[in-house]
Amino acid sequence: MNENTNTELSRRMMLGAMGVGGVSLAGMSVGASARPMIAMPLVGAPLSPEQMGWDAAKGEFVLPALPYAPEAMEPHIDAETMTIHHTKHHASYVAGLNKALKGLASVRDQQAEPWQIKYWSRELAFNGGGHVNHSLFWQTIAPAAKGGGGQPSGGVSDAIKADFGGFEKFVGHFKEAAKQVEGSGWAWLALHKVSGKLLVVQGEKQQDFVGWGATPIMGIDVWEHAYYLKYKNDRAAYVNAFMNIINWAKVGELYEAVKTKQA
Ligand code: MN3
Repeated sequence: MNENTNTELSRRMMLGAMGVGGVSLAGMSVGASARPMIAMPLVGAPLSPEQMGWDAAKGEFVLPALPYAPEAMEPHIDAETMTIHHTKHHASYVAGLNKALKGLASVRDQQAEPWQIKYWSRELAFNGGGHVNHSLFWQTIAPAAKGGGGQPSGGVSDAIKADFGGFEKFVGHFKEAAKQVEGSGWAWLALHKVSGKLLVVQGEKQQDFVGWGATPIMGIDVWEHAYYLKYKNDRAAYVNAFMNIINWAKVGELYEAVKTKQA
């Protein structure tokens, strides 16, 4: 994995999370099956190892706890949706990610056929993308009356004004991007490494069609599992409601962290 490789944003984050060793999995080599799966987790990711559920003792990811009660986002996101989303959907991506890492390790250790690399790499991209996306998603929302909604301040606010022409223009752009995602996917606010500018990008599934070289600092999950119980087919209503629970203080923190790291 190198800077010229056209990988999608989530996968870049995931691989970055693994120490930029990417699918070569830092710490692993042929015949090194007794060594830890991942020697340097989470370098380059905007979340801490704890927020990513990295368990150093186990050498694998575990489902990170929600930083609030499942009913905390009511009425914008209902408790049942939050619970299923976290304990079923996100949990399955964590399990799939760990399985993909083990699969790749077994190929490298010559315990499995080389053709499996393609399969496990796709599994890694999908499940790793899912895990990164959801870990970030939980961190960047907050209850409406307790840190959620409103407008950003500080550096991220200045950047939004400079790069989108104002907060309202950003909101319009972001909401449209979310509404227009074809099928299952995400809309992101991301910081683009080369230009230093904020971008709104769409992601399909967990990992496809997103901004290369851009690190997401906030995103909305528009898979139906994120809203269907409450909003049915009205994705637009969910997207509108989501604006009430964006944790701009946290997004501002991530913006500064990513910007500093990128400098
Ligand atoms: Mn989801």
